[in-house]
Amino acid sequence: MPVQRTFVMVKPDGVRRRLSGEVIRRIEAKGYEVDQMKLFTIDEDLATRHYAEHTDKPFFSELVLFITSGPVVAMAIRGPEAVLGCRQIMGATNPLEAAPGSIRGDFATEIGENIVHGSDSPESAERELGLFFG
Ligand code: IDP
Ligand code: MG
Repeated sequence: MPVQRTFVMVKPDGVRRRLSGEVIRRIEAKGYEVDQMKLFTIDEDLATRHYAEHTDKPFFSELVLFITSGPVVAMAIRGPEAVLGCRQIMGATNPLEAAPGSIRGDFATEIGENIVHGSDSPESAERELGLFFG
């Protein structure tokens, strides 16, 4: 299986709820490696570029306000099939559809506050890692 690097981020709700360690623990326990990591607050420009695909969605302004509302833990994660593997650890976007045992399934109730972000493809991973760590 190809070794990949993917972008994972504990969102402001996850940091506020002291779940950063839990997110990292699950990723490491699976067998992935934290390659780079930083705690910082995203500004509006970076938020807009990170969520560029959602510009036209009705929830976009809410999304930008939320993701800039406090510090995040941004990480580059490395390992076999890390992109898909991290998405599985996170669970479905809507916490009500996320399987128990996944981060969103275990810790979240609302789609707008779903604890973590993870790149959805190798191409997204490269773009997002460039934005946050380039
Ligand atoms: P993902 O985070 O699972 O990749 P995306 O569809 O890329 O999901 O959406 C980005 C983020 O935008 C989601 O994680 C979620 O927090 C938020 N979001 C997605 N759909 C909605 C919605 O219908 N209402 C409010 N927020 C949403
Ligand atoms: Mg996405």
